[in-house]
Amino acid sequence: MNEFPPLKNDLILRAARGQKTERAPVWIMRQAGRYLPEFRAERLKHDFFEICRTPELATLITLQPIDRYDGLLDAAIIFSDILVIPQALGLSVEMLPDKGPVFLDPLVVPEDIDLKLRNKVDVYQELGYVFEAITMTRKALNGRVPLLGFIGSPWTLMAYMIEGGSSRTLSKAKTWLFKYPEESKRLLQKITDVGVDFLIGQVKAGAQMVQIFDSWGGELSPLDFNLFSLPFIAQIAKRVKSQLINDGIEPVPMTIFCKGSWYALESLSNIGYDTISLDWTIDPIYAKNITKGKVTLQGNMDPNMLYGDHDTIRASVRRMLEAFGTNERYIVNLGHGILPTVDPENVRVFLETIHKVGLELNNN
Ligand code: 1CP
Repeated sequence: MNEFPPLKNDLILRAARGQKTERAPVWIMRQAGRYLPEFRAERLKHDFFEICRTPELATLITLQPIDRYDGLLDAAIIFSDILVIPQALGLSVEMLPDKGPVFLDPLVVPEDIDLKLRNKVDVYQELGYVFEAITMTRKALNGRVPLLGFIGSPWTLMAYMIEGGSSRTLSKAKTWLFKYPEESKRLLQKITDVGVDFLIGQVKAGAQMVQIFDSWGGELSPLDFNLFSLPFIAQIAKRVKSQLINDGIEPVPMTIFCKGSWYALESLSNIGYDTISLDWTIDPIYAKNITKGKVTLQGNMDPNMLYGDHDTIRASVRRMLEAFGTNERYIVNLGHGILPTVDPENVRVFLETIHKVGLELNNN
């Protein structure tokens, strides 16, 4: 194992483990990205996946929001993308400006599972660059805040691998679920196996907490979510934790974010995750009642709220902190990724208010 500098701020890890915190920790989904001019400047010079594959560049960009909002963010998230798993499985993906991800040769029929995907994936060979970036970033952070790793959920990745990119209806991916349910499960299992190895490698490389993004979970009916997403998400938490323990490594806290899957909150609180990330359509009190303190809650301001004026942002943060509580089982975040055209100064107001109101509410 690597030797890393001692951690100076462990708020987020304590919150995830259910320990008391002096104030609620905060980070922002997609905090290293297009709303930052310093990120856009790097993107003019480099292709998206070139950045992901170059540890020095991934480290530089992961640190950009940490440096800009010095002392205001309580975690860094490694700069990468959920689509590196489909790449490791053998599919070619490009990131086109204004279009997002495009798969050159997506999966069309179930036979493609064997024709287009690698049978076995050695994550150290295919994704070793992510592990290197994590180790390098962890050292560069010098213990300022914990470093988060992540993967996409099996269902969300399956959706991209069949749709070939972003899609509004997910009709092609859903056709698989309804026409070829067994083959779909085979594909989901294949992605799960790579995801488990990849997360374990991330933790061994230095990730101190990890998040699974099921960005398209809410596109499924509750029944289909229970068939095609939940079992694989559950498997990931169980296998990652037990394998780390077997390897003599303390498991790190794990967060699950199923956007739109409000109906699954109770199930998600019972499958081994430490933290559930909520989108903005879920009422904090409802979420607390249904999860009964078994997990830490993360979220959930509407990302568009950052287009509001400063006082509106402050009022929204105060409401959110009052509802979730600030010193137990709560991590502040947005309900989804920050939007590319948000003013970075509004982000500063958001973060400063979280610190100020968090301490204030805790002292009352
Ligand atoms: O700070 C960070 O969070 C940086 C790391 C990061 C993460 C965690 C990036 C960089 N992407 C992701 C996760 C990710 N990627 C998700 C899950 C979170 C979510 O739902 O928002 C998803 C769905 C993707 C896929 C993806 N990558 C899209 C979405 C397309 C769609 O279908 O709507 C897009 C546009 C990307 C590109 C991307 N990934 C990350 C950045 C900074 C960008 C912009 C690319 C660019 O510069 O052109």
